[in-house]
Amino acid sequence: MILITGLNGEMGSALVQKLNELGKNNIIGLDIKPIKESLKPLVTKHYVGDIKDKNLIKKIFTDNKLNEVYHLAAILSTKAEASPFLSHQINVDGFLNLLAEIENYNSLVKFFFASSIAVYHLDENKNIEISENEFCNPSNMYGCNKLYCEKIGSYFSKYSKNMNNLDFRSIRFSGIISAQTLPVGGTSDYAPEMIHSAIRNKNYTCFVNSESCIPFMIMPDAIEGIIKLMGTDKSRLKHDVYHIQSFSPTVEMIYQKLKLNFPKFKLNYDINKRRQFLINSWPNKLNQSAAVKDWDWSPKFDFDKSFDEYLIPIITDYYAEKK
Ligand code: AKB
Repeated sequence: MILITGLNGEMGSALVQKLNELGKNNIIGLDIKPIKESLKPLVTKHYVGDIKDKNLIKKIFTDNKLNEVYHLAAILSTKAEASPFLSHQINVDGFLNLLAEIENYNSLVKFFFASSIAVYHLDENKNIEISENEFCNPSNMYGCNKLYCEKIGSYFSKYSKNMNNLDFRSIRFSGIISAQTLPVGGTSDYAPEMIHSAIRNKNYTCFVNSESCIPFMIMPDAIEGIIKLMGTDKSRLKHDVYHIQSFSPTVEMIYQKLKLNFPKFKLNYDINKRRQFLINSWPNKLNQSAAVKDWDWSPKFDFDKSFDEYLIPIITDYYAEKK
């Protein structure tokens, strides 16, 4: 059986769809909110509850024979800055609740952990391609939580006597843009919010400045990355944690691309200092050679293709159908 935590979230909703398409239909979902109607046919069972609830996590592991876990439940970076202790409880204690149950299992569990480029902090000279082991000195709560979980995931799987049944794999995601959903509580949210606004013929007020630049990718490539990493023979994986991206647009580049298609679209600015600080501290560009070499990572959508073949047509259809 497969467990997806954070099933209702952007990534959970897209992942459960993809796993079903691949013929994996023995899926259990966990979310703090009642499961979305559209996802019900895609899971065999679901639990509504809190990742912090140890008894619930124990019950899920006792009632089901799990051999794969996709741990996506988290609160994102902006929300984590507002509630750092809650962020620790959800992002770290929640993760540990899952690991504690795996320790009690006697069979192998393949564990996917969604991490983030928020683990990095660059003071200046963002114009370099960084590798996974550079600049891992986060200056935001979410990044601290993610980096710590990566470390203890690796520790338990490699060095703990009691957990050689844990196969831990993780991706540090850059900003993700989905055509179907909007993120909640993240700092990279300006890109999806701007794009969805333009396509709905609404103007957008951006909370970071026009030169802001971090790595992005669209949701289908992010999901493809998870599937590829989880499907790769362990002997090929030289690392537990990889970072990936597709393109590195500035806010201005996204605006210009949208203007080509929606000439009336206007972008205003109302800078949020804390969110700007986070974006400034994250890298522009990632050196992805480890993911390319070890598990053949190769995004299918570059900047133009993401807009022309995925975002604009699908979001346009989505809002037309809702009318
Ligand atoms: C966020 O903005 O918090 C996330 C992330 C970069 O992990 N999208």
